[in-house]
Parts: sequence; structure tokens; C-alpha cells
Amino acid sequence: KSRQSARVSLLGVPLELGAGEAGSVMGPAALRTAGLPALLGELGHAVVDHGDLPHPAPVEVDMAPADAAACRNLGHIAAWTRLIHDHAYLMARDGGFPIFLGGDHSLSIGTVSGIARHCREAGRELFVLWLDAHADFNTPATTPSGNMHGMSVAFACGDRSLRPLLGDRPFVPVRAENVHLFGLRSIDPTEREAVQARGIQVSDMRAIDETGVSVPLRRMLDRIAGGDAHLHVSLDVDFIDPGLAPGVGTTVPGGATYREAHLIMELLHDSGLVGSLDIVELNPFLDERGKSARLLTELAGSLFGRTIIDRPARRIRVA
Ligand code: Z70
Ligand code: MN
Ligand code: MN
Ligand code: MN
Repeated sequence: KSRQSARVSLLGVPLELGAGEAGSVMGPAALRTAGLPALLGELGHAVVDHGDLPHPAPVEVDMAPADAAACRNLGHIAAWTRLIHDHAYLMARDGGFPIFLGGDHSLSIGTVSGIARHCREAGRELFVLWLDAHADFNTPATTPSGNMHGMSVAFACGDRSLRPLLGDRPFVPVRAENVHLFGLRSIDPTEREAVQARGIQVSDMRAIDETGVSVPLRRMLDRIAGGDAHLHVSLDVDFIDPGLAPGVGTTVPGGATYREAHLIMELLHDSGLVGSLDIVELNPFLDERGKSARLLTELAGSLFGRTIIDRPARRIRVA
């Protein structure tokens, strides 16, 4: 839980093979250079940096041939998925707050499944807040690009064709209604159908423009609060407007503003519900003088309790 003083475990995941463009392999190094571990320490948290995962050799994946052919770098992504899943599961079980420094968004296939496995054992309901311009709800049958970073949510929600990525590890699905796609503004037609059919929660940019970020976010947090829940936050750099965070392969105009992004992190901190975080898709090769890495570091600071001025806890009722 992010409230007060936490034991934070950092893990770098230098993965770029799930994305269409090279460069996010340097993401973990850029986030460390921007001072993310030091900032969390200054905020009073006990930070343990586990370093970067080593690049695994590709594995054979027992997937239907047509599906396998549709997935770029399948053997590598499966090897990474298993490695990441094992670490995420153990880090969550260890009781600290895991932060995964990416790396492209295919790493969340491993993080969410590892966290979900721990949550099932702990009797805790898992919720996922997906801060992203994209839905990442493609499958091998629908992907227009073959890029596996566009399939992470479909995997988490139980797509059977992607299941072999995990090998023999136990798969625990996330309930579709517990997944909230927030900041959505780029979705493929087949993804849209699937997202709606599955009952995934969506706050697209149209909704955010009408009400601001706090109404839909507070509504989600109110729904989670009370039960024994774990909220996993998956932050894709392209959630933020490209003018503020240009260091990402797929920029989509009309992203979250500086103040919206910070407010989200502050509300999440105040909720005390967040138990794990992915920071993904940072591509330092495309960044401008560390601008995006610095912003992500600041946002992590807000999630971990950095405030402008102390204020009493206040709940605003939403419609
Ligand atoms: C498209 C696909 C994507 C980035 C996710 C885009 C996927 N829907 N791109 N994150 N940066 O290829 O599946
Ligand atoms: Mn736990
Ligand atoms: Mn994404
Ligand atoms: Mn994205």
C-alpha cells in the first residue's frame, strides 16, 4: 500500500522486443538516472533496487502455428514473461511494494500474472488501472502489427491463445470488470468490440474531457475500497501528452496534462489501495534531454506521498 512508509522493491525490465521500435531497453537506466530510487528514499520509503533482469534466451512456445506466426519475437517474449512473472510473484509475496521499470508494455503480461497469482493465494481481489492511450487488447488473431505490447490486457483477462506464454506456471485471470482502461484514445476496431463485449471499464479521453480525471478515478477507488483489494497500476508513457513526454515510440496526441497526471497519482496515494506499479514504454532514445524520464520520476514521487502542502484527508462524493 502506498500510504505512509512503504518497503519498495525496484526491478528493471530492459525489454523492447514487444514494441515496434527499439530503445525502451534503456528505460530502466534512464529512470535511475532521473533519480527515481533516490526520490522514493527521500520521501521516507525503504527502497531496495534489485537491478535489471538479465536477457533470457528464447524458448519454444506451444502455441497454435497461425497464432505463433502472428506474434513478433514470440520465443523471446515468452522467456521474458516467465522470468518477469516469477519475480513479480515473489516480490508481491514478499510483502513490499514492487515497481517494475520498463521496458515495453509486454512486460505487464508477466507482472500482472505474477501479482494475480499472489493475490489469489492471499485471498485478495486484484484490480488493474491501465493508464494508456491504447487498450492493449489485441490477440494473435486480431493484432495489426504483431507487437506483443498491444496484447497485455487481453492476456490478463484470460485470452486462451496467449496462455502458452506462461508455460507451466499457474494462470490466474483478472476479472474483466476489475480492469479500468484510463486515458484511452487509440483503439483498433476489433479491440473495441472485444473491450465492450468483455465489460472492461473504460474512461476514454472523451469522458475525461467532460468530467476531469477525478470523477471516474474516485468512482473506481470507492468501488474498491472496503474489500481486501490490491490495485495494480500500469503506467504507459503514452498516457501522458507527447508534448510533456515525447520519449515513447507511439505518441498519440491529446494525452493527459501535467496536472491531470499528478492529480491521478495524488488521489491514488491518498486511497492507500495501490500495491504495485509498472512504468513502461519509456524510450530514452526518443526523449528530449531526459524530460520524460524526469516527469515519470516526479509522478512516482506523487504516488509515494510527495505533496505540495499537507491537507486533511477529504472524501468528495461523486455522482
Ligand atoms: C496497436 C497494436 C500499442 C503502443 C500499444 C498499438 C499497440 N493497437 N502501441 N502501445 N505504444 O499494434 O496492437
Ligand atoms: Mn501482498
Ligand atoms: Mn500500453
Ligand atoms: Mn500505449
